[in-house]
Amino acid sequence: MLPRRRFLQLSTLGLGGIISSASFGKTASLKSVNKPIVISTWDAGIAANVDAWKVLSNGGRALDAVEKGVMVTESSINCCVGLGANPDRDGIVTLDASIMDEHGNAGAVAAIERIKHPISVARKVMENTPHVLLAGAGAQEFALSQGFPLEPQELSPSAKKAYNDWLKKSEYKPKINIEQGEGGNKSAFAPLKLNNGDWNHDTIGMLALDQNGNLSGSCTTSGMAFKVRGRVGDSPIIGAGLYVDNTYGAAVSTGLGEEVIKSAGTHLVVEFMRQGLSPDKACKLAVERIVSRTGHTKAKTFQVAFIALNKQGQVGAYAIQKGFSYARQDAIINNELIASKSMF
Ligand code: SD4
Repeated sequence: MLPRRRFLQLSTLGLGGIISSASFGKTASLKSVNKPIVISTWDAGIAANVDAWKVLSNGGRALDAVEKGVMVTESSINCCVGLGANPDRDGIVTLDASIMDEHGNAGAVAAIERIKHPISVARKVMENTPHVLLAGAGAQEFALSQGFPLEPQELSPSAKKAYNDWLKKSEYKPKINIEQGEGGNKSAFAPLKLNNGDWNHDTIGMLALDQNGNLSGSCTTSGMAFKVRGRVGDSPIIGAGLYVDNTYGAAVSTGLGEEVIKSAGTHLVVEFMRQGLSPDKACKLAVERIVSRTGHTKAKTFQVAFIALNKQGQVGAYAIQKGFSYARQDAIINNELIASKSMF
């Protein structure tokens, strides 16, 4: 027998929710809300969710949860988030991040260098300036003015190795997602396992609904490995990499940022939820919109994935390619990795 509380949640969410967060019609039919809840992209989401959950399970604000959560990833050495990540093709690590709160406020930084926690700078942009997005040297200057320390300009040992390997050919064919590669080792840019044995991952995007029923979201990344200097992806672009509408839902993306920007991807996902679609269906339709523009042949060569969370605490995800997963923590699922459905 299931405990009564758990049974109520299951019947509210539908049993499909456990296995695949499957859609079950219009959100309006839900009577109670599944909260708090946090979801985040890729394997690294598991560690990030732990810190986010500390905030949420103590009745804290979703905004604090999504900031604290992704700071874990920014602090770890990995391919794709934070100062330990792979550099651009000139050998410099440049970071993008964005954050949105329950009031629709937004803050972001693009191509910021030598700052350990771009997500916190993004929050300061949101809270302490009349602006949404600061970029490059100006973003760094702002961070210093807010008391963030300037970190050394150096590559982590794994990024140095990856960069030196890349320099041998200097091919401008950046790979975005690990599942795009072939064989066990996937891609030289983003090995499946790092030297220290940790699982590799990509950009982290996180969405949370707190005990008060408020939604927030965050996204932080080093973008595309060995990118052209100055290239900015979707992650710091509000409506592309991240969008939160506290009335309906929130979405965050990972994958080839250029394609997400061109479709205003996460805004599209949230608009579909506003029309009454489940998060799962909304993510699927947004992916299909991208593929309808690029065509199937091109779409087979890149990854885009969305995760979404609506105001009722329902979850959805959809990707172009197989292999995308997200981590979910709430009263129903205890911080597990869930495989996303995909087009191919
Ligand atoms: C970008 N969307 O800079 C990011 C990278 C990413 O999975 O998410 N990779 O385009």
